Amino acid sequence: MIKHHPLKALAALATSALVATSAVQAQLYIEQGDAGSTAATASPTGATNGASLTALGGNLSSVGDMDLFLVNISNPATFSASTANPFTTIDTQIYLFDLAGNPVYLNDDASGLTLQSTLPAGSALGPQTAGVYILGISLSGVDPVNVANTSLFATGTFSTDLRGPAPGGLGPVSGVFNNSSSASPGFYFINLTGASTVAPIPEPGVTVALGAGALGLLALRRRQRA
Ligand SMILES: [Ca+2]
Ligand SMILES: [Ca+2]
Repeated sequence: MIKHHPLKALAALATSALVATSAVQAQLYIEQGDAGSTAATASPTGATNGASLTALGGNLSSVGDMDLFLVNISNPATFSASTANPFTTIDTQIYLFDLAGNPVYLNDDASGLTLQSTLPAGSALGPQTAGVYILGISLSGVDPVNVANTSLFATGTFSTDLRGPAPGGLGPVSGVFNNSSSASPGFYFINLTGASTVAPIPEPGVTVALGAGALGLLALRRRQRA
């Protein structure tokens, strides 16, 4: 069973499969330690910015684990993410937030034939502008919430629904609420299109690169005046 393989073996297998099937150079990012579960602690996805990112691999190490990754959506029209592949055997749900941690869209089951998930390209619910977003994954039934423990995504009728933001579901995402998930933790693999890498921020607290610099300066000036 693939889920008993160490993560590195899984990554090697996945990389060789990607390289074999892709004409362009595949870039895979593997979760380092445990990716964060708040908007502020989302994991970077590469050593440099803007390299093509075709896959993410990682581990939901417990039922309540949620992994968040920074991804640059270079082309919103072609962005997609999917765990519906032979390397993912756990019951996932995946979702996208904007950089501030506000919900964009979520999918639990890609079709009636799979428990794995797909955020498809070209959806009206999907990202409409290029930029850095936060891609997240957890087990089915383990739902992202804000600090008030409010679910960020709308409820669906079917597990296959694409779900947009909940009414009043304001971020930032700050953790999960486990709605009695019966799913088992394990390794996952997310195929990506239309995405590129986001490097670690050079210095903690320097948020200029992520566009929040103006706000920080404003706050600093206010503090200096006071
Ligand atoms: Ca993890
Ligand atoms: Ca699922």
